[in-house]
Amino acid sequence: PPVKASTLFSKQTKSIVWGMQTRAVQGMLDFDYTCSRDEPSVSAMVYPFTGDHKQKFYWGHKEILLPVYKNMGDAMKKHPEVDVLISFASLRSAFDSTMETMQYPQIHTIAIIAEGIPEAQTRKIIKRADEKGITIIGPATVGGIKPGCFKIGNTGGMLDNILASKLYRPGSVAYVSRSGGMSNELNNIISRTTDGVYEGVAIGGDRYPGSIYTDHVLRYQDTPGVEMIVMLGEIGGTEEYTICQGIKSGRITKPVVSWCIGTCATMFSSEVSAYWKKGLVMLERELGLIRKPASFMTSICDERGQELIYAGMPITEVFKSEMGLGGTLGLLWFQRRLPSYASKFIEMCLMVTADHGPAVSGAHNTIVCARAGKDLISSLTSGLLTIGDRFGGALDAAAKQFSKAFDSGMLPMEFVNKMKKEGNLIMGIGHRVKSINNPDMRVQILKDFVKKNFPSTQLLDYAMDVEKITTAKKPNLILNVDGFIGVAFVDLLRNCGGFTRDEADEFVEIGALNGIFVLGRSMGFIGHYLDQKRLKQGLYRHPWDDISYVLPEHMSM
Ligand code: Q5B
Repeated sequence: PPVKASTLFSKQTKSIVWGMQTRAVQGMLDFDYTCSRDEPSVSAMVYPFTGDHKQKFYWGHKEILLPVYKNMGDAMKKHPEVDVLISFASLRSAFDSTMETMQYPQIHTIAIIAEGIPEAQTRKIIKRADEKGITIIGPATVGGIKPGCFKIGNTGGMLDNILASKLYRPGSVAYVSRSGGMSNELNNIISRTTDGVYEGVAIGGDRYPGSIYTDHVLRYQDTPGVEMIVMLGEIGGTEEYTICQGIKSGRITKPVVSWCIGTCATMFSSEVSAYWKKGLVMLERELGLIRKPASFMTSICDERGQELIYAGMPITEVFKSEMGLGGTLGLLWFQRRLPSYASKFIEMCLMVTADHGPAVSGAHNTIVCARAGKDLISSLTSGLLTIGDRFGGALDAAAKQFSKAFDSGMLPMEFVNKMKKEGNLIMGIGHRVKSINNPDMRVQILKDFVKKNFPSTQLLDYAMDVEKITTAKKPNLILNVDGFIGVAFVDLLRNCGGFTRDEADEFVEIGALNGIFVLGRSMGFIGHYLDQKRLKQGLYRHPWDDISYVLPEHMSM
């Protein structure tokens, strides 16, 4: 079987926390910050009961967002730097989630906090962990701590304990205990009587712990920074004898202090040392004063430094990489550096939607507004305000309707019939002037590109099958430019490799796709405004002969 890692944690260790344990995660981040780690030790959380989203935490005084994933696979893929999983799964879900975690070769340590996991399940977990070379800490434990480096969940208690026991910097004594509560006492005792804790692990109170005293004592023996080993044993166990054998045989040469029975109350005075009290007050003052929630948060752009940053990328690099307008939009709207075919596709969408003549609702409004003497912004927004379900704003709705039908396994014909039966129009289908006899070249251009460059066009293919059915009924019921961009964008978001399924769905949900039409057509509306001003067009008044006046006849009472 593969050899288990002898170093479980370092100052660079990154973890995933399973479960919505925001207090524990904040505790870990506070510990990291106090230890002067460069980055938080938690990369992400996994919680299967909500969709992918972000949770707000404090990194010192700054607010940061940590991603929460619904699927463990997505979290692992997005965070290849992670090698530790801390599981706060309940006793019912701990077995399945731990077995799933062990499928990912990047993970070498799993801490299981849950109590009451059936012994038969724990034994299966241990067997699989041994086969895979994974160290399990727990179940039924708070976990462990490596001062200056990493803290598992709630180990070590709150900041006052961390400071009191000097857990923000490593000492040279490593310990292993069963009980999490007693490991806190050990932190205290060791910090008072030696240069401090190097590492401490609580293996948990279950009959079959995932790792045993001997595993950790031998690890400590082989760890250069450890000068002395402390073991808090239990009456009735046999492992103490294994450790004795190890000492006798010369496998263990470092001094071992093992404590199996006794009382410890006299070790603690009720007075608090002036040293840590001062430190705690300082830290609380620093964090407490600055930790007021910011009035608003932003995650796409930071202009405060010397260089403007778009979604983490300095503006000089944005230009150097020649990602163009499509790539820049990718950074600001989707917070991703998109593959170049995706950036090109976005630019093409903006180009084809840039204008469609003066007769469409939006351009008409902009023109009328400009001719009423209004300024550019008023005229532009007057046009933009016409964008909606019927004109130019059907992209997101089309994306939703088609994906819902496709994902539920509905045949194209079933989808068309269902919509008809419910009296609903299919968003993204139909055009006032374009039809199969007068094809829309904009759609054709996009189709050629998408078919050639996208890794998958599943939803587009489905929409094209729907189009075959609707155009057989009426030639103008084509997949229009809104519908095409809507479904092709879903294919892009789902398959370009940059987004989880939840993230892809969320962009459609929050209306990102209509943004493409709005942005593209703004170019045209501004063009129409400038055109009207240049042509010195006067106030527009609609001719009477083009209005049908259909007032009710006057009836005398
Ligand atoms: N029927 C676009 O309607 C339009 C049907 C349908 C099932 C449908 C209509 C529609 C969905 C919304 C949509 C984006 C209003 C359009 C755009 C940008 C643009 C614009 C430009 C640019 C056209 C006739 C018969 C009726 C209807 C049935 C119609 N649509 N059935 N699903 N979607 N589509 N909007 O021609 O039995 O005779 O009563 O709302 O995708 O905005 O250039 O102009 O770049 O600026 O007025 O391209 O399709 O058709 O309403 O007279 O309907 O077809 O039920 O059946 P029309 P109607 P029946 S792209």
